[in-house]
Amino acid sequence: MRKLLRFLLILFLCLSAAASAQQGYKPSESNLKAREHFKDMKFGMFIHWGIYSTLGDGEWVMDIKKIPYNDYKRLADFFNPQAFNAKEWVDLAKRAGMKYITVTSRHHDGFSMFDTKQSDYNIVKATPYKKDPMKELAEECQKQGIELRFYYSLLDWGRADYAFKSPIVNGAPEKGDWNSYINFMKAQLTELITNYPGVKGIWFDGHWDRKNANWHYDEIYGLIHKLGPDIMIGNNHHLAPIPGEDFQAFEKDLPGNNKTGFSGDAKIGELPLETCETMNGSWGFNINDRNYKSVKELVHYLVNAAGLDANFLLNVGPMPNGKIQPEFVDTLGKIGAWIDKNGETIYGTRGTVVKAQTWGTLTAKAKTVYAHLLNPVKEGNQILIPGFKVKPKSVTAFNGGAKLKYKKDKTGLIVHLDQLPADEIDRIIKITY
Ligand code: H79
Repeated sequence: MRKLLRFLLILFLCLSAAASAQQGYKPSESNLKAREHFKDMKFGMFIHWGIYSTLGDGEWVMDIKKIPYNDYKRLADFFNPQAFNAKEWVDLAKRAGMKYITVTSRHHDGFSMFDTKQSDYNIVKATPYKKDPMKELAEECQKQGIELRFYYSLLDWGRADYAFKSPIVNGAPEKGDWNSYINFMKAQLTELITNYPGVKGIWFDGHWDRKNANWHYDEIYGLIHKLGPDIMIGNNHHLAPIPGEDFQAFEKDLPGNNKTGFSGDAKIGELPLETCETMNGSWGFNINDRNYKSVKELVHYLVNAAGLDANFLLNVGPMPNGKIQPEFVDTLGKIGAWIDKNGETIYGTRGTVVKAQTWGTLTAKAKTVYAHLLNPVKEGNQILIPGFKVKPKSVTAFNGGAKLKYKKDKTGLIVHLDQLPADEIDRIIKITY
């Protein structure tokens, strides 16, 4: 009985999201091309930066510390990132091997980090900085051939028309002015797409705050695709993709996993996949979070994502002065050094040729398969690649090119590892056929 109720609830939630979707959406040729390019890129930089950064306690600080909105707004007065330099951020992303940047244009606190006519609560009007860092970032990205995408929060903790915590009646908040809020978002999204050169994607978040609201995705997605048919829309709603979306986002979970507890309803669809993760435990700058993930952990995340055909969007939370903390810079540099050597086995590959094995995972492109040994090998000094049907032309160590002994039988391809060099992070076998 409980199972049935749960099923009906999930069905209802999916249907209510789908009801406002961009029904009948057919992606343009340029959009389909953008999706393939997106899959080729594999690795991007997520940036969480806002006036919350001044408190060094993450982007949820207003909610968690119960700071009244009107007091929180004062943070704008202290936000003056004199050391911000778009070139440094883009240089760092490039050095790390990242091919695109997704940056918070506006988070749940409702503060716009870009020049907007729709609200004075923005970086140009409300801070002593008075400049638009998103403009600089967009221009620098274009200059350096890095794609730019905007994170955009659907949830707003402060606006009266959003009316945070108001009960939802007939798809709209009882107390707020839902039409006004939807129109506000449409106007801001129009600005983000038309005022910044080369924007390639919009990353929505916050849907889960109002699962039974009518988000007017038909209008919002329709508008975005009208302004830029190749712009890729993703939405971190924790559901299967709904019509109008161009990629599927996962948060802190590889597709198919549900460690966070909110990926449970996110059935993997047909769209390009992307999963995001933090370098410590925080998205926004957190001065007390020293829980840094190692280079090895993060490279494994990248490789495992690639093995599942998913991109990896790795987050940094710049400090309020505009600098990225040295611990992140150091780790990203080391990831970049790894990619310099091994990028061939990641970029442009497609995963899911064979599902992940106890020893690691596989990526593939153009008659080449890369087996990534991420974990110790359990039995004998050999691995089995199950279901490998074709006859290999060559089986070699990716690093150094030593020939490896192999045997094909009806279970698959068995590769002997005697000649495969040891490696702390990833021992890669290159198989051509
Ligand atoms: O932008 C980042 C997060 O702020 C946003 N999505 C990523 C990309 C996000 N918002 N909410 N969630 C993710 C999930 C909700 C987590 C919560 Fe909590 C648990 C909210 C309150 C309790 C984590 C822990 C955030 C605050 C405390």
